Amino acid sequence: MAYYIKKKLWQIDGLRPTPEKIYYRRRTVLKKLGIISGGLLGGSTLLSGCTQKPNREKSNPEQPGVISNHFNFDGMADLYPARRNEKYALDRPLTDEYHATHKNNFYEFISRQDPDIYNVYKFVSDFENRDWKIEVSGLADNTGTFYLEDLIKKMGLEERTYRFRCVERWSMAVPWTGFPLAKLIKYFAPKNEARFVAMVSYSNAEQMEGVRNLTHYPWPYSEGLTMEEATNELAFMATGLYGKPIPKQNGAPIRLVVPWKYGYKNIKSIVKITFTDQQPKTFWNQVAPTEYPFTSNVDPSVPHPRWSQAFEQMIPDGEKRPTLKYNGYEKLVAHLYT
Ligand SMILES: Nc1nc2c(c(=O)[nH]1)N[C@H]1C(S)=C(S)[C@@H](COP(=O)(O)O)O[C@H]1N2
Ligand SMILES: [Mo]
Repeated sequence: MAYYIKKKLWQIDGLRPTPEKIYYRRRTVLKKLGIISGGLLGGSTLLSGCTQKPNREKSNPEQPGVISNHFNFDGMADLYPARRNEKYALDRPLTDEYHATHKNNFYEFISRQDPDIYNVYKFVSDFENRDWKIEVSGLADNTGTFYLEDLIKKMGLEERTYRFRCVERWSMAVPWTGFPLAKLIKYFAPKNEARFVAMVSYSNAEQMEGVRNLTHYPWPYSEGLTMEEATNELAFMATGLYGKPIPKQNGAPIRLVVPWKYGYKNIKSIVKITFTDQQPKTFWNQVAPTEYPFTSNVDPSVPHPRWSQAFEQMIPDGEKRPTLKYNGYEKLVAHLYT
């Protein structure tokens, strides 16, 4: 482990994914919790125990009406903030906006310029997400290419506060803005034979340093759900966060939110949706099949092969809480798995 911690990202680039991932994932919890500061790579005092709280950076729009680092269709920002749906109120305080938007997991933007892979916000400036289109294909009647702007206008927006749990144990609670995935699916009119929904992220080596450099990963990032999961009321397509269009680092301009599943199921920056009768391949399952199964529901009684899932640690201060089955959403989703 010490070996990997001392190596820089570009030095281990050619290795098999698993050791590299052990390195990243071990660091995830530490970094997310602020236990390691960005500059301490390779030091012997990795566990300082103190929480580093970075200075709050304010977005600084270059043009009036344009929110920097945020997805913003002309006129779309007027839709925010959307009315909160109180049905999904939480029993815990919301994570502060700074940490939810400045410590991110988004492998497409891992940069050689920064040993902290969670500093995604620094490397998204080339990410072009205006005039976003989604290609819909497969076993459905209403397929084709759709402008996101048109879909948002058709679906309408609401805000929901959800828990969020990464497989590496860090957790947060955030207000997403968006619309139910069930509503979107209904619009595409899937056929009866459709059993799964597959989703694919944008992938562009020119705009994304991670895609450019991490060539051994199975880009583009991909994920999937069963139709029953995808049409469950909790499954949500987020276009906003904290009452504003979603920042690029959180998956602009549209990402999936399935809060009863581990974070990696929550695919970002979606460009393709396919209805299929075959269980789709997923990114992390291809990298490490024994560690990242297709279903991946949050479950304290099923440890990850390399660590326990009995508790979670809330960002930014690492407060521990017991993991709840289905991340606390048992009443809404348990019936899908009986
Ligand atoms: N395309 C894409 N989607 C992704 C990821 C990624 O690397 N690429 N990381 C996943 C993981 S592991 C987590 S925990 C969440 C993190 O979301 P956040 O950065 O908004 O907290 O995004 C998920 N979606
Ligand atoms: Mo994650």
